[in-house]
Order: sequence, then C-alpha cells, then structure tokens
Amino acid sequence: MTRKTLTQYLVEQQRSSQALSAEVRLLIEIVSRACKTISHAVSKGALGGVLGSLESENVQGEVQKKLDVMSNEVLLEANEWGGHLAAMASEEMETIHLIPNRYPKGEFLLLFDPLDGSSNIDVNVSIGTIFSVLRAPASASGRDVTEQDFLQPGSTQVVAGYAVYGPQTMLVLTIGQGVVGFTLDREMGSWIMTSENMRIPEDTKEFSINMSNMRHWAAPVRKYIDELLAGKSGTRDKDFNMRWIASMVADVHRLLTRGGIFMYPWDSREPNKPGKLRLMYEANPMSMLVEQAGGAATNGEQRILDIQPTALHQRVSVVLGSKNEVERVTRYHHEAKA
Ligand code: AHM
Ligand code: MG
Repeated sequence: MTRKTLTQYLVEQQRSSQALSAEVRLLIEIVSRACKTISHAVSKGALGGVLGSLESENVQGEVQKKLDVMSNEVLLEANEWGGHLAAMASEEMETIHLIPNRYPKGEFLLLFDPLDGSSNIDVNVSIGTIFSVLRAPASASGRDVTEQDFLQPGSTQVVAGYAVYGPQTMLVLTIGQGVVGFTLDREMGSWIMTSENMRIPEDTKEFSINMSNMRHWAAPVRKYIDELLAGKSGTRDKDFNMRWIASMVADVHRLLTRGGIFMYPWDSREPNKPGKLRLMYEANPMSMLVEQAGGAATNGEQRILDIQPTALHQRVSVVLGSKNEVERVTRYHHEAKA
C-alpha cells in the first residue's frame, strides 16, 4: 500500500473541500519543513552542540535553552520569504515579528512555541513545536499589522498543529476538518500520513497533572483529583492511572492517541497569573486539535477557544482531553462558585 504524503493530503483538501487556500497550503508546507530541520537538530543532541542553556532569558523570565533560540530562528527564517504571512509571534520573542519589507506580505499570522517542553531538552525526553495560524483582520489591510491584530479568540484559528520530537517525529494537524497525523520518514525526508482521523474517546482512566503542585490547587481541582486517586474505593467506578511527561506536546499527543485528561490549573504559587501555560501559542492550538478530535478544552470556567485574549503572552488555566472528564472538572468549578 502506498501511503499518502503531507503534500498529497494538502492538495486533496485544497481540491475537494475548498477548506484550504494555496496560501495556507504553502504555509503548512513551510512550517512542516522547518519542523524537519528542528527534528534533525534535536536528534543530534550533544553531537550537534545543541544542548544546554544560554545566558539569556525570554520575555517570561525563563532561561533560554540553545534549542529554544535555534528553533525560533529556524521558524522565523523559513517563514519570512514565502509571501503568505503578515507577521509572526513566538514564546521566545517579546513582541511580534513583522515580515521584512524586502519580501511580499500575505494575510496570515503565525504564532508558535518553537520548542515546547524545554526542561526535557537535556534529558533526551520528547519535546515539540506548537503552532497556530490566524487571519489578519481586514482592517489591517494596507498597513503593518500590530500586536492588537493577533488578539483574536482561538475559535478563529485557521490551522493548528504540533510536531513532536520523540522516538518518532510526528506532525499532527487540523485545518478544521478533523485531526490527521504524519510520521517523518527520515530516509525520504517526507511526512507520511499514519493517522487519518485521530479521535479522543469520551471516557478515560488516565490523567495528567503535575501532582507536586497539589497543595497549591484550588478546591475544585483538589476535589476532582482526590476522587481519581480514590478510584474504585471512592465515588468513581474505576481506578485511574497517571502520566506526566512535562512536555505539553507529548502529553497531548498521548491523549490524542488513546484518550486522557490533561490539566495545568491555576495555583496559588503565583496567584495573580491565571496559569502557567500560554493561551495564544500553547492552549489555543492544542484546544482546537482536541475539539477537532472530539474532546473538550476549558479553563475550568469556559471554553478556551472562546476566550478573548488581552495580551500576546497571556497565561491560562488548562483542562483538556476526554469530554466527560473535562465536563466534570468544569462542573466542579461552576458548583464551587454557585
Ligand atoms: P515551556 O514552553 O517553557 O517548555 O513550558 C511549558 C511546559 C509544558 O510543555 C508542560 O506541560 C509544562 O511546562 C510542565 O511544567 P512543570 O515543569 O511545572 O511540570
Ligand atoms: Mg511551551
């Protein structure tokens, strides 16, 4: 059987559903090519001199790893010249990056977390790249886009996806027509479709949360996790298993493969921040993927994709995955407020 490549999938989508314009197709091809370059660097590790930290900090006050900065540069360079973008934004850059005037400009905005799971880089555990594509507002035509133009709710995303650099490198993508997965064939240099329609079961026995933060959680989260820990001996009819990779990409990839619930809730360590994860280039693209696969994503209170962003690097509390569990956690939050 000949398997479909990413290019074939994109051409088919462009022809059949009109869901994809030539510009967006080019955008996805370019982002996926950049992910191949990052995958190659990741796989070299110490041999490629890419491990370890730099002296610098990013806008979030986190020490930058060499691979964070390198991956950011790969994505910027790859996406500057194609004529498909108006600007880019990244976890690693304080403000937006306009397409230089020497290149034609397009109507799309690209946001990314170039290397997610930074704490896993030096220990040879799966990491990834997360990306989100928005359309620049019509009002931006004829002028440079601004940070304000990026502040659109996740429900307006045109494309969302990630690459996970694990035992295999995979690209998982949605253009709003379900979720598809491709595996990188390193010999051929091609993305080959290996999952036609990724679906998240509505129920699960697996949860994912950093338990070391338990004493800092809000009451509804504690109540929910206490129930899972009690398993059959408590109010739930089953025992639960736990997994925490500490790379959102890898944890979400697991739940897109076999279900589960993933949470990074608000906690009282930094009470003024709504959470740890970033809305625009982590939570939004992952929420679109999860919803497109039949799952749900909320911040405990409301659907993540409905949140109106107020800042590029805004943080958010995240509860996503198997629908029935996400709904339960969200209900506990509502009940606590009532
Ligand atoms: P990063 O983008 O700087 O790598 O941070 C995000 C990561 C997520 O991938 C992961 O879910 C979380 O941070 C892990 O946090 P913790 O180390 O608190 O468990
Ligand atoms: Mg990240």
